[in-house]
Amino acid sequence: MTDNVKMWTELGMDVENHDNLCQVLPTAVGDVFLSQENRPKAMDFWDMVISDVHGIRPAELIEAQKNGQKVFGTFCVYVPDEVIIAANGIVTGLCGGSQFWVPDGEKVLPKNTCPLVKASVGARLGRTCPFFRIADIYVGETTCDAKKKAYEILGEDVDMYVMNVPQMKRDIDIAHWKDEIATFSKKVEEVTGNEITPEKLGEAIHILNERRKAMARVYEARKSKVAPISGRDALLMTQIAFFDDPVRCTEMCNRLADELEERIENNNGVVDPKTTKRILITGTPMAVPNWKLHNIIETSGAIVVCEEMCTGTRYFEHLVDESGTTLDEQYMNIAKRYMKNNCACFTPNGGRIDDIIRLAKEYQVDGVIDCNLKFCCLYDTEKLPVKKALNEADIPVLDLETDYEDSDAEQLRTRIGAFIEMLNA
Ligand code: BJ8
Repeated sequence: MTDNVKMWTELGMDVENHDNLCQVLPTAVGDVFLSQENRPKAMDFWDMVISDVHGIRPAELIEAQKNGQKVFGTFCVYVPDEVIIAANGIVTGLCGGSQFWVPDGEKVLPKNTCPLVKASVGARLGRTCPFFRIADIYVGETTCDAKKKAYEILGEDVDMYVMNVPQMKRDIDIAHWKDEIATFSKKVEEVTGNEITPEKLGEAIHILNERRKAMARVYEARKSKVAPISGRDALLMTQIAFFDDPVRCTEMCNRLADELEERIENNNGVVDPKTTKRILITGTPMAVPNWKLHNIIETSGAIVVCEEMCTGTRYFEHLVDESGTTLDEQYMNIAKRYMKNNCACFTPNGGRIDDIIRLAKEYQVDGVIDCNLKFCCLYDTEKLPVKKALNEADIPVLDLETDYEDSDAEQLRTRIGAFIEMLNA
């Protein structure tokens, strides 16, 4: 028995079914990532992580649990990691990005639920993802209806805590969110057995700000017309950040950014900037191993240079003010930073439109692809104002809807190909 199989068995996983996922993943990694030419050398770290995604990090988490640390599984970028880290807890993302998990989710959820939610529930109930087995507690949030109802189902199977995220951003909502973070910190103290002090919280805020800055450096390099990294590789870096140790993640992102900056100086890009159109993607998040859209775009003559989504700019933009010296001030500073995120669950959500226009200019894009996961009515509904604003700014836009299945890949390829041809004309 290999070490991984032993670990998965001890975690109570359905190892036989999990094997089916293990068989397809290496081919996908080979096709999407390893087949690219002239990749940054620093991607070797992420290649290693993704090639054993259910082995390396899960083993680290189990080791940490043996040393008394608790693992918190999260589903959304509104959950303030700072509080968990301040109590010596560990955060791991739990969003499901594969069709493999969807059928198990459909056993308990309506079919017309978004695939991200179905896959997340399926990964737990089907016992086919080690991260879902390892987490001591799940932390959900009241963002969209699908997630809220899914958390009720998950709560029957696992310890579940749900944060009440406001749906508006008035001063009273931010004050409420601050109180919600303070209440959450009590739960985190109870789970970990560790007290959160201003010093510990200050350190955690700093650690996560450093990660944000390192990721922002990589994205900054993507603004260059040299295009030193593909969208696929940048997406992989961001996806893995949700699982990785934050200090190591910072180190690796900075290492990658160093190389990208050098590449820009040497005019060493991954595509020919004269013939390759630059695309910004906006919409619903892309959880591991959802690389479908990036792969189609980048094998159709364009490059993705920015993602206005939670697996993109929303994950690292805006720092938490580090000047707070009391827990009260720090919770307020954290609340303010997280409320700068512009998820479609908020009303009104004009900030997202402003972000898209701003990013389209900063990243010098030729066009925008606005893509939502099927049955996500929040992002689907925002397509209209997004399109209107982009039309007014004279930025071409293509709107798409997809899920985790491969069945629409050819249709997407045709529509994306026609869009790129139109940009070229
Ligand atoms: S902050 S985008 S991570 S909620 S795609 S589950 S919204 S039905 S993922 Fe999200 Fe937080 Fe918002 Fe970001 Fe619902 Fe839509 Fe599905 Fe979504």
